[in-house]
Amino acid sequence: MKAYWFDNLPGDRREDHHSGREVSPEYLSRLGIKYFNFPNLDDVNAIASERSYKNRDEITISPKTMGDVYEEKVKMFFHEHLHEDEEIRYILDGGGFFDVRSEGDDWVRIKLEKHDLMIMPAGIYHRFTTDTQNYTKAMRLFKEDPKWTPLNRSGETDQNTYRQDYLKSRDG
Ligand code: KMT
Ligand code: NI
Repeated sequence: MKAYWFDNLPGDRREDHHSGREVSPEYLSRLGIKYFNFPNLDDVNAIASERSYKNRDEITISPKTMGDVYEEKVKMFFHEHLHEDEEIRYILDGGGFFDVRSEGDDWVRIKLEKHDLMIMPAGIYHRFTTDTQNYTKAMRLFKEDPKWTPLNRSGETDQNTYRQDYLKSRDG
């Protein structure tokens, strides 16, 4: 896991886009983001049972597994959105980037690699892309009643209860 400020320069979203400025673990924690590196699946299972994540699935995002819809899917994941539940992702193989919005509405880029597990709070605006490997194999964990439908950012999502609750907990 590496976190840094996105450079906002045009070009392929799969490139690093590293501005040269790192983001500290303390700042990620302020945004409500938790992360771990779990080489052993037992640790993933432990956190899942602690937090009552009863369901999971696996997704392989690559041209090989998705064929023609790959480009379309990745474009969709890169559309800024929020969820009404935590987003928990465990990288089984490959890697990718999650960009999350900072307090000042800038992008923080989080590079996830094999065995990284990240928990994003409900209501945080974010987007996802594969990196130049074009290969992300991830486990998606969710609670019983998954509310992980992406809600694309709009005036309406700004008013969403989960968004409002997130801002309250982030900004105090
Ligand atoms: C999301 O919500 O953006 C995703 O689930 C991305 C794919 S999982 C690595
Ligand atoms: Ni998402």
